Amino acid sequence: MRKSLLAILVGASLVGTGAAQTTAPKPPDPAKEKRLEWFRDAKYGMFIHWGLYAIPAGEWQGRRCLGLGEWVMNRCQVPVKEYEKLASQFNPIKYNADQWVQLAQDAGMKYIVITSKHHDGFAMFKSKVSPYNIVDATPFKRDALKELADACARHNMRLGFYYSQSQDWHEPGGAGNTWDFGPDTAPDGKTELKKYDDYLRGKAEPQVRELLTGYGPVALIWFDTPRMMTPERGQRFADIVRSMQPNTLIDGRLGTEGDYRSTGDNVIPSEASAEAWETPATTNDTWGFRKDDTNWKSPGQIAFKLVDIVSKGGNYLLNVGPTAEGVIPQMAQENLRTVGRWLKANGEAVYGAGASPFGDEFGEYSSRGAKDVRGQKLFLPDTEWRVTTKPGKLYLTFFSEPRAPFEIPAIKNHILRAYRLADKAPIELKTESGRTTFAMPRPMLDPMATVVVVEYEGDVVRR
Ligand code: JFZ
Repeated sequence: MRKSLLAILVGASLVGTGAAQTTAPKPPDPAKEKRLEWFRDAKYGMFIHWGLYAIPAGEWQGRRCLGLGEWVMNRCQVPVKEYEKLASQFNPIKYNADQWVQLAQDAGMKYIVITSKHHDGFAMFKSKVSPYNIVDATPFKRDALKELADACARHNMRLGFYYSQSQDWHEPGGAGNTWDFGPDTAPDGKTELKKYDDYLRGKAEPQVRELLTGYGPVALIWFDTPRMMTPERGQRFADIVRSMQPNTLIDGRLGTEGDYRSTGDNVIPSEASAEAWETPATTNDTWGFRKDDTNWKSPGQIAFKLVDIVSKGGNYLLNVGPTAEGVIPQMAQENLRTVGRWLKANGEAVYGAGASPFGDEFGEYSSRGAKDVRGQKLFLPDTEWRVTTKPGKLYLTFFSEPRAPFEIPAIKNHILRAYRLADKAPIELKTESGRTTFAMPRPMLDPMATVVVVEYEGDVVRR
């Protein structure tokens, strides 16, 4: 028996920072389904982690701070008074919002989510609530988010904001800064030692209101690491979002019910799910820029992950970490554009496409009872091909040449024809005693990924 997606995601969240995942199935909510329409079709978005942490880029005073670039303050226990000084150096003169949006568009991405305030507490937008922001505290003096919002409006690109609601290492009342302000809770893990509600009411809630006021329609707010988010506190954020911009989506890490599920970072579930979900993922190993991280995923790996996720009903939110000058690393740009060129010819198999009606192509659980790092049954993924769907069509995406003849999994619908998506070249089908096969023409049109469209009678696959 396969483990449910839910169980896998809950397991994943446990190894992360404990993002609360609600487990009880909720009755369908028509308003939520309506809000989610664009999101379900979009499939592919650009995550941008950009902040003061791009200056140290993984190092503090010549000392390497291991871990994620945006966690440098925490990993090297930098006091607020020291870290704050970065603001006076932040001057990303090469920042050009139109170029970033153009990159997202070239990459085939349909929405952008940018850090408005990460755990370090620094606002990348003009804020009346705290002077610790890009306009009031830097020589740059420009509202980077406003420029991005305007560029997105010009290019018809949806824009959402990451906002760290719980952790704020700059504020005595925010969660996470134990080196300046002591532990968040007493040893019992429950008794709160910080004035969280003062911080929430005084900074986080009003800043979320600012984001929902001055930047046009906000596609979504991406809350994160809900460390002291009681249902009541989470609800306050949800109420702000719903009352100010009812179409704005809430991600899965607020701490109370969001609009869709966020998996653990870089975690792709092993099965399909009908519920809206998203995998936040890195192009290398960090979110915020680190000068020593050159472990770039190849275009082929990115294309596979995208189609894998779409074939399971999810979205891929793929991150770039711009430098302190405001430049997206060249390697990330090139890899994203390569996948974008593939999407230009093959996007029909991705955008607005539904999950696989099969599932056997995903792989299988180890029959020898092996366990994964979480102690759960080890899943052995197959990476040869994936299936996505639209009414009357199956899109079979091959990442390596299938053995010939390749047998299409049995369906009750009558199969009409098959062709290569990118050049519409017909593919000859053979049907014998209910089994339909074809031979993939050699060489594969695109060695990275070649899509074969199979048209069948009716709108929905019957098995
Ligand atoms: C969080 C942040 O701490 C990190 O800096 C980055 O912004 C990332 C996108 O999100 O890290 C997490 C949060 C949740 C999980 C893992 C890492 N999780 O649920 O597995």
